[in-house]
Amino acid sequence: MFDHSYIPKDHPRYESLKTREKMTTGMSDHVVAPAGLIAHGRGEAFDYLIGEKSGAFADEAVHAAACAFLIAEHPVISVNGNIAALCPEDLVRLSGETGALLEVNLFYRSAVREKAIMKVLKNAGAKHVLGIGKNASAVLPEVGSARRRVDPEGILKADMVFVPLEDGDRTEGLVNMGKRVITVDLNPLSRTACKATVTIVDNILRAMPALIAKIKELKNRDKAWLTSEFASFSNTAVMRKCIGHISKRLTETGRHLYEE
Ligand code: PTJ
Repeated sequence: MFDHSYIPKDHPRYESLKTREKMTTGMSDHVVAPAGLIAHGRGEAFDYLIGEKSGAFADEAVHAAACAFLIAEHPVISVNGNIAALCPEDLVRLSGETGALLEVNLFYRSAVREKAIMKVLKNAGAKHVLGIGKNASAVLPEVGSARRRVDPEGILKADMVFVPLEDGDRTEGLVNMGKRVITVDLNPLSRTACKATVTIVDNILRAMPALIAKIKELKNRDKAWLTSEFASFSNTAVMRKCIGHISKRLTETGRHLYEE
């Protein structure tokens, strides 16, 4: 749709511009919803605030998330348009490392988008994708949006759901249903970030490789150890550290940039 060859490699924000290209191409291919571009922009703004680097608060959450994946009986990875456009290979890798099932679950659901996202996942190596068409036959009464439509083999019976780049209401609904919810969200003030069991405040492009590496590292630990590590995690404490980091950074960077 657009010619992106004009993005010069030495542009200071080359990586960021290439990522935007994935999003705009994803929108042309019906993978990303138009509102997904706006959500991405919000993520970019918060990435500036955290310094475009993974903080210690993200490392702690990644550790707990890896434990949660490894102790779950029926983990499910919920896939929306944004994450499918940004890192389909990592989603398939994460599923392969943990046995978690991949389920397409959309806020702006349409048959065209479901199929487009399934195609992206299959091209990245996924063997089986839940939540497509008639397979999304179950309903979560706790959720108001189209995200309430889920696969009986997936999110409905999951004990742990990974919901990166999520929009809020569903996290609360899933937690109220007694499920563990792991999210990745650059906005620590979002409802998802506040309500999730584990919130990784980081860019999904950094968080996914870190999570996969941590799962590989912890894979051979016994269940008792993983359970006790998970139990010692406090999302509230980690989120406080994250907000503290942003406040400090804003004060210090602001002083440095605009010194009198
Ligand atoms: O594909 P659909 O139909 O399911 O729709 C997906 C969107 C993303 C449009 C929908 O879920 C939505 O509107 O989400 P929100 O409410 O904008 O929330 C998305 C959150 O993801 C925001 O808090 C952003 O800060 C965050 N975010 C965006 N990009 C990234 C991110 N977090 C981590 N890494 C990113 N790259």
